[in-house]
Amino acid sequence: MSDSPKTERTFIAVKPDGVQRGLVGDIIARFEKRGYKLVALKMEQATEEHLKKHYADLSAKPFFAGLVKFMSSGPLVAMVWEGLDVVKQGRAMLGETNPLNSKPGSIRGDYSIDMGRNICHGSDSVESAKKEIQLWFKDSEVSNYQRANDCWVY
Ligand code: FUP
Repeated sequence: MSDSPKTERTFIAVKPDGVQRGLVGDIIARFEKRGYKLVALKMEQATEEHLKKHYADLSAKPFFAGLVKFMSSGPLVAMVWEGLDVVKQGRAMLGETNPLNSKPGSIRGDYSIDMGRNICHGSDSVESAKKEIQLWFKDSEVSNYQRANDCWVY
């Protein structure tokens, strides 16, 4: 992988509530239609141990235990998306942490009302994206394929 801005990557997950509510296809479609490239995807029921690592920065928060329990309560869909400014744009596509502050048109603004059931996760910086991708995927699970329609996106 080159260091071109076009190969910036972010970790996006459809949380267990998003899977149960049948929103996986919609969320993938939004990123695909925007022009971003899917480079890794898997469904998994994460362990509490794994989620404690993922949310380590929040370990002192009062909602931490409930968050870890909820996130491990069913399968989630973990993905890596690639493209120009994908970390920042991915966050904009997700909406705010609290769905009530999320604009209609964003994923959370369209599909959720409760902060503890906000459908999706997205890395909040390029640095945390790198850490999260490493935590969720082996290098061999992330594809470096060339996409034929890139000349129509860039
Ligand atoms: P985000 O980056 O938008 O996922 O937000 P955070 O990393 O701050 O929080 C992670 C998850 O913790 C949120 F998606 C929902 C949950 N949360 C709460 O349940 N209560 C809070 O006050 C803040 C976050």
